Amino acid sequence: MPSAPDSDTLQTWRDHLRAMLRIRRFEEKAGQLYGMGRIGGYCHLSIGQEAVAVGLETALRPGDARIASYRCHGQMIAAGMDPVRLFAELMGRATGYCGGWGGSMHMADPGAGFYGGHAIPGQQVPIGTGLAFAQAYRKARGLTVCSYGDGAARQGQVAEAYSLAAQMALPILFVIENNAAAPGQDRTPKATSLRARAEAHGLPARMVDGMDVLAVAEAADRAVLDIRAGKGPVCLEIMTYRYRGHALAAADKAMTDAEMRRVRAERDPVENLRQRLIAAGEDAAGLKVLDREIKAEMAAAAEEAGNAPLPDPAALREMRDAGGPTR
Ligand SMILES: Cc1ncc(C[n+]2csc(CCOP(=O)(O)OP(=O)(O)O)c2C)c(N)n1
Ligand SMILES: [Mg+2]
Repeated sequence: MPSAPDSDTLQTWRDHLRAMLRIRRFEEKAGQLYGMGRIGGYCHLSIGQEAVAVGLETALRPGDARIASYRCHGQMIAAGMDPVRLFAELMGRATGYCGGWGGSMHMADPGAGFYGGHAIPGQQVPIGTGLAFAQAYRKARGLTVCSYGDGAARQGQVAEAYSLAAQMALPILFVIENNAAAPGQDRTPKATSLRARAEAHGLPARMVDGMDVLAVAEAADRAVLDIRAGKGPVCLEIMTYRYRGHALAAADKAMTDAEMRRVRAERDPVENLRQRLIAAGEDAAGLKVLDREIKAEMAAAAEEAGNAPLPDPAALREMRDAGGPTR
C-alpha cells in the first residue's frame, strides 16, 4: 500500500482539481454560448486535455512565456488569466483580451506571458523558438513553453525550429499535445513516433501520460529544471484525448462513441484526481460544492462578458493607421 499523502500533497491535488475544473466548466460554457449563437467564427475546445495545461503550468514562474495553438483557452485559464476577459473576447466584446477583434483563435496577452492563440497549425513553433531566442539573447531568466498538436508536429517548420533550438541551446520546452486527432493528417508525412522527430535533432524527448495531471507536472518539473540549468530544449510528447470534435463549427469525431465512453469512464483526468482525493479521505460533498462554485463562477463571468459593449468600428481605422492592434 502506498503511504497516505501528507497535507501538502493533498493541497496540491486540491489545487490541481480546482484548476482543471475551471478549464472544463469554462469550455462547457463556451460550447453552450456557441450553440446559442453568442460566439462567432471558430472555437476549439480542449475538454479532456485539462491535465496538460494544468500540469505544465505548475513548472512555470513569472517571466516565462507560453505560446499555443488555437486550442488555447485551457492554457490561458491555467496561467491565471481572467475568464471574464476571455469570454468577452470569444463574444467579440471591447473588454476582451484583444478588444474583441481576435476571437477564440487569436488571443494574446504578453503582459500575462501568453503569446497566443495561433490559427495556423504549427506557426507558433518557430515563433515560440523566437521568443526563447529573445529570452536567451536578453539574458532574461525565463523560458518558453510552446505547445502544438500531433498534426502540427509533422510539419517542416517544426523540424526547423527543433534544429535551431538545439543548435543554440535555447530555453524552450516543446510540447506535443498528442490527442491522436488531426483533421487532414492523412495528407501529412507518415510518422511512427512524433517525439522521435525531436530526438533526431538532438533534443531529449519523453512520452507522458496526459490524462494524469501529476505525471504531467512531474515531467514538466524535470524538463524545466534542465532547461533553466542551460542544457537546452526538451520535448515532451503528452498523450491525451479531446472529447469534442475538432471545432464547434466543424465537428469531426476524434473517437467513436464507444471509445469516448470508455476514456471518459476510465481515464478522465478530472474524475481520476477527484477519486484519488476521496480515497485519501477528502469529503465528496465538499468537492461537489467546489464544482458548483466553479460552475457559478463561469456562468457569472460569461454573463458579465456578454453585457460588455461591442468594439467601436472606428477603432479598425485606428488599428490600421497604427499598423496593428493597439492593445
Ligand atoms: C495552413 C493550414 N492548413 C490547414 C488548416 C486546417 N487545420 C486546422 S487544425 C488542423 C489539424 C491540426 O491538428 P493538431 O495539430 O493535431 O491539433 P488539434 O486540433 O488536434 O489540437 C488542420 C489541418 C489550417 N488552419 N491552416
Ligand atoms: Mg491533434
